[in-house]
Amino acid sequence: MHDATDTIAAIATAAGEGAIAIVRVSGPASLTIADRVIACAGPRPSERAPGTFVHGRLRAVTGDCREIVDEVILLVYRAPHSYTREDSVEIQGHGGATAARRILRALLESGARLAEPGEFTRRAFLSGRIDLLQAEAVLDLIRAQTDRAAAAAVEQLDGSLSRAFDELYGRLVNVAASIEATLDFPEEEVPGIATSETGAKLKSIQKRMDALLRTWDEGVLLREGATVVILGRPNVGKSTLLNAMLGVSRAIVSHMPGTTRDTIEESMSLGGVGIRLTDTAGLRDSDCDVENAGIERAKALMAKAAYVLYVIDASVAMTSDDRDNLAQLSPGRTVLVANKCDQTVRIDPNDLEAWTVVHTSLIRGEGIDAVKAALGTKILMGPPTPPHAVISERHRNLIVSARSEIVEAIQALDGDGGDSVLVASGLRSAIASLGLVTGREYHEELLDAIFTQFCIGK
Ligand SMILES: Nc1nc2c(ncn2[C@@H]2O[C@H](COP(=O)(O)OP(=O)(O)OP(=O)(O)O)[C@@H](O)[C@H]2O)c(=O)[nH]1
Ligand SMILES: [Mg+2]
Repeated sequence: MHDATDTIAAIATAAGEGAIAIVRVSGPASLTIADRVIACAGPRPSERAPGTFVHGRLRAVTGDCREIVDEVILLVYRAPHSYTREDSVEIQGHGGATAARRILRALLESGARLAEPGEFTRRAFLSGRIDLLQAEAVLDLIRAQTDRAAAAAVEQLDGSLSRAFDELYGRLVNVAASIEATLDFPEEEVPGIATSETGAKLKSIQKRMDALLRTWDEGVLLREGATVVILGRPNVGKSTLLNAMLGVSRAIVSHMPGTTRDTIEESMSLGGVGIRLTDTAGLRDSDCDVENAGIERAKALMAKAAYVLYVIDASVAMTSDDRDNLAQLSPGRTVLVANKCDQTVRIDPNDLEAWTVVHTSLIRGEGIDAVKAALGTKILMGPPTPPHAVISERHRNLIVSARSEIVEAIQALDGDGGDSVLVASGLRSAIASLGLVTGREYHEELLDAIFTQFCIGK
């Protein structure tokens, strides 16, 4: 299916109306196929120097019939100086769904095969131009919703995470090699592998792994965004808060308690992190089935939301309902929004202790920046950091399994010197796990799992 001797083609730009669409071709026959379909002044595409462009007409060739499909610019790449390291061409035609599709059809009729999703990047990996971490960074960059997520992906594409893993891999291989060496002389009086030096090296490797594992939370945040739910009793100003956060009038606001029934979810960016912000029905006992259904949804979100903006009406004393609700929330992940401060504040300050509180008058537009700042601090857990690559779920699972092998090895070494055969085999599987992160080791299923997430043409 992934025969690398094939020449593959696909539309690389998104469907829909646009100025230009790009169709890319990669593989040994790229230039021969280009010769077949392009009519141009001067030398044929295969006779052009790499890095040059050809202006011409692209024709569909069926039998003796030649139909002009589009006026195009064709870029010539020659192995190994291309995305895939293969001979390749990129054809820029007119945008819109149809023109590009017709170009693609002409290429397929002239000997190319339709690329699988991610097959260009898969070839870039298989040819050794990029490792698996960089291939994944391509997908992260395409999917990035915020500047910060994009910056992290670019760092990873640039190889910063690859260097970290390569270094770890090299250190582990060294330790393993020194242990394996003792296995070759079982009869000899070796002083045992329980040298404190080996243990110390493994402990330092473990520390480095822990540091990488700590980037996972941030990775989830950047890739998936944070879920933030607005909760509180009816009429306190939850929908007003949603609108103020978004800067548009998204939810209906009224003086009638019980205005919001269903949950309303919107996306926004806060300090470069994607946020999914959800407004909910006010929490109270109601006789209305529709409102109760909304309240149930709000309670379900209360149980699983990563972050909560809990709104109270500061012009009245805090109710027992508020206290019950707050008892279910964690102060580390909640911002208490004391709203309606334009009115006489009657809330007891003792009730606000232990919480991060922001006083607002949302109706006057006051305090919204403070709410964003308080929420941003909770989510990002500190001041902004320079762009850096962060690990994903796949990397995390592999580090976790490598780490547990290393911890066992350290324990064995700390004890009676350990069974060197067991220690060596544990380290070997730790090395294998780390190898799967960068793709030093891989299997087809792993590549399928990664590259099928890509779009066709990437
Ligand atoms: N005085 C005052 N009124 C406010 C403030 N913020 C919102 N309100 C008013 O409070 C009323 C309720 O606002 P909403 O945003 O609809 O409240 P809610 O919490 O979404 O209400 P439900 O959807 O019914 O649960 C509206 O009349 C708002 O104009 C404020 O800061 N001060
Ligand atoms: Mg509302």
